[in-house]
Amino acid sequence: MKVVTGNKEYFKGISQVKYEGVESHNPLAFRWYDENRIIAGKTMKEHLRFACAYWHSFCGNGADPFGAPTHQFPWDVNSDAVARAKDKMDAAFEFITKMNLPYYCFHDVDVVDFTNDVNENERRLQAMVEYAKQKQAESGVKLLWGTSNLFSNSRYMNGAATNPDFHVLTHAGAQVKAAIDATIALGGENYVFWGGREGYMSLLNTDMGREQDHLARFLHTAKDYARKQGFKGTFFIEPKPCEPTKHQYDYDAATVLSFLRKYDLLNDFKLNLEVNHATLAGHTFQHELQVAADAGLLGSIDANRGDMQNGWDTDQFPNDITEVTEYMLIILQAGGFAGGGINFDAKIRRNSTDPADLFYAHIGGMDIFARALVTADNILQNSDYKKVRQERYSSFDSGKGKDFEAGKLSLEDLRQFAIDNGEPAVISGKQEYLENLINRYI
Ligand code: XUL
Ligand code: CO
Repeated sequence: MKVVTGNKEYFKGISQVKYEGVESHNPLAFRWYDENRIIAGKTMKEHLRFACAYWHSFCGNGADPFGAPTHQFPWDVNSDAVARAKDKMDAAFEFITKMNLPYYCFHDVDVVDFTNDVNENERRLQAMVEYAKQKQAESGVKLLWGTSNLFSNSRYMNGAATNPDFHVLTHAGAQVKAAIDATIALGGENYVFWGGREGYMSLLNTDMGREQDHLARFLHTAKDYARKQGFKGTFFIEPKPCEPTKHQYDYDAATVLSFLRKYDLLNDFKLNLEVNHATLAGHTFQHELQVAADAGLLGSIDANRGDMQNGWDTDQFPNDITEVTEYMLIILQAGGFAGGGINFDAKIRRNSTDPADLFYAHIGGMDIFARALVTADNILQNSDYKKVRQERYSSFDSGKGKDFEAGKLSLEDLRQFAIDNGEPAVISGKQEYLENLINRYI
């Protein structure tokens, strides 16, 4: 990939990050991510489909509820909104191409600041779409997904598509229309809905059933519009249980699956799962991946991690090889992502203030997934992992067990089998054996 800079170089002194192998001690090199290396018949680049999240990397300034911004962005100074947005896009594409990231993702308001004037917002976004088209053409970087921020503006304090006020919902509609237009114009491969404020703070003032009907109607309306405009990609719902609302309707993968089924959205929508959202829902990320994979809905992931001691969305970069290997085992067995990829929805810490920190963060994240991909493939090809799992269920592979699976046995038949065969043998679940097996291959 060619490094693409604007008039100014923002990450001076850092050249394109290259693969150097596990012996390398260069902190600005990949030790595992070798984009053309073939694993299970596909290149690493094709398996992993890494994307940079515009919002964290180029908008998140390190501010937290207790303190002012700590990240000073040299691209964020021009007084004209569109000129400032172009500077930011120059910085973004410089970073993305120096990191060799094949994709990026954005919300409408990440790309350019919005006002409260629908027409002006559309004008700004369209100007930026033209600019992004040039940047994409120059670099070969592609848009994994676009989305619309329907949670930051104060008008959305009671929700967007689930707002009790229809007037607010129409503003969400206007915003989604413009973001879908932008995504299509840029060849975006998918479109995401994360319902940040689609939920409630108190049931006392909330008609939950009616709000969920509205959310489904809104999604149908957006999907119909996009299809009419020729959008061929997939829509993703990104589950999260809470934060900023007390309760978010897209709670977790299983909840969204039943919502999509109830409202007849399964043909067009899949899931974009996020690690820290899974842990907030009281699940492992592996659990969420497996729920989605079993339903054929594993669309894409937002890679990050939470903090063991904190109960909120800390969005740190992934760094745990055991966990990520377990993710890749599920992803590989599911046949990869349905249209999506791995978006780093993660941010460097408030006190990570060197320009190089953004590079270290992404290098670490890409390397951990690449290493996990190699390890998981090795486990699947060369260990007895699959065999041990299959053998646990072997009593269903023949005889009465097989008949049961085929729906051929009655409750009386089950009773008779129990009497005929007496007490079952004690069979180990071999959990520690499998845990050690994963570590043996890392
Ligand atoms: C928030 C979150 C969002 C979505 C896109 O927790 O994950 O950034 O990924 O709106
Ligand atoms: Co996310």
